[in-house]
Amino acid sequence: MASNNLLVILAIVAIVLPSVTMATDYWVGDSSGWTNGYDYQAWAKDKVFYVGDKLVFNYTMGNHNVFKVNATGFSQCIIPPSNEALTSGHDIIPLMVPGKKWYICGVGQHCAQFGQKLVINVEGEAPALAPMKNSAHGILISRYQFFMAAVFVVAAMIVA
Ligand SMILES: *[C@@H]1O[C@H](CO)[C@@H](O)[C@H](O)[C@H]1NC(C)=O
Ligand SMILES: *[C@@H]1O[C@H](CO)[C@@H](O)[C@H](O)[C@H]1NC(C)=O
Ligand SMILES: [Cu+2]
Repeated sequence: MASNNLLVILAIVAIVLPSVTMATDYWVGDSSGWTNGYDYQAWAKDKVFYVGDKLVFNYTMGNHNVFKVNATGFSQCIIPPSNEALTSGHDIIPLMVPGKKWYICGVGQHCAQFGQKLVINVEGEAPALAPMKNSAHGILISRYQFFMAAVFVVAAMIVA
């Protein structure tokens, strides 16, 4: 009986969790934050962004800001009107829509001269079906498979 209940719980977890916990908060630039002279394309290169994930732009308020721009604004560092800027120093951008997203800093020449710009591609497919690069083993598995494998290992340890 106890293990039947566990299976029911696991089934519920398996259905509900993918849409809830798989979202990732990405700190742009990791511990370097949002700043000058950092290679944000290198930072983004090995990451796969999904709808539901969030970008966190962390910087000292006043030193930088964040503008969402289009491809032209990105490549030519065209700064939009200042009322479109995010300026909190801890700007959290939920990735709601699939496709390419472009972000630049609008302070001084940070975009044009110091490379403070980020372009990412947001994948729309559900995390349950999306591949995750397992760099440790160089194989492709889904995030969801990976998570469920972990759940079942823990469950097996509890039952045993
Ligand atoms: C966020 O940015 C501030 C200002 O640069 C820095 O002091 C702080 O350590 C950053 N936080 C993290 C978690 O990187
Ligand atoms: C890109 O944004 C600029 C404003 O920064 C605007 O003038 C231009 O029309 C936009 N281009 C496209 C293709 O949407
Ligand atoms: Cu800046």
